[in-house]
Amino acid sequence: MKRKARALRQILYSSTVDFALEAHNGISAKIVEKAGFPVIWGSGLTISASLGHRDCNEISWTNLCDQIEYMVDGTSIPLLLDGDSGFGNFNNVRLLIRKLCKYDVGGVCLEDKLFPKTNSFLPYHQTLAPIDEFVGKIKAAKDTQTDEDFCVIARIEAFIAGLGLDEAIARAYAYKEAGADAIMIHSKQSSLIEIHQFCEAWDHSIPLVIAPTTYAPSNPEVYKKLNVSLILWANQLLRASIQAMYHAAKSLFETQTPHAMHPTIASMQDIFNLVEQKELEQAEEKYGTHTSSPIS
Ligand code: SPV
Ligand code: MG
Repeated sequence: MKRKARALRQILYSSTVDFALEAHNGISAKIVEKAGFPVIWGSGLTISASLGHRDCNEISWTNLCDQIEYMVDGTSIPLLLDGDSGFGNFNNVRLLIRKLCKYDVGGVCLEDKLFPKTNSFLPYHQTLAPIDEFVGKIKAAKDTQTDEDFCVIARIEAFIAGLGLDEAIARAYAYKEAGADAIMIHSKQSSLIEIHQFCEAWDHSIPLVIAPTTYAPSNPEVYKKLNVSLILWANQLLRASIQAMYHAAKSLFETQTPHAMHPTIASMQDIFNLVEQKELEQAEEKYGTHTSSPIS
């Protein structure tokens, strides 16, 4: 049993509504933890984008695992990985799960689209995997995990594919039956309408996860009424940093001095703090030869 998977399981199964924030590399994962979030969402969209790639399985699952390793090693809260559609068939899912358990990842979210997947917000036709094929992937994931607390979340894309409530509910029960630890229901509506319908029709026998990118209500009390367990802020940190980087790059290019931007950017000390430079100084005192100790 590993601590991080156990923590994620407890969060999913607790009676409170909890929030996870997206991270896409080591430093953003540290920021998510420092801000107070109990879970990191390892977003496929933002990890791909941060590497300059599209959210269409352009980066390999081993590229993804390299990023994840930095994120997990640098933080103490659980990471829930966006495992897309599993990077192939049930066998690819097994390889992925084996690696994630080795890396102390808390859980994976697998979606019932085909490989290669396409981001749910793109205006393309989305094809879902047949139910039995996706059920096989969930079973393969559950049978492969080497940590009993590792969480496999089955993500339903029926609304995204325009297939409606009945299809979404049928899939939810099939995935629960296959052993999923939680269901994620996704929607790209601008209101909560589909999520509402699903929450009314579903028996909530396992926890429910949502990612309200387009339909977030202004009052978070709504989530409690919907009986949702975990909310994923799936992309906001990368979006914030893209905006900040554009501003900074433009300002430097136009003014040829960093003075104007100084009040709006992190200090050098902020960077040292995030990577815990102090800890190395203390270790140097204990184990080193004092070659990198502070001058004073
Ligand atoms: C991601 O963050 O990669 C997701 C969530 O899958 S979304 O982009 O909202 O579909
Ligand atoms: Mg994704």
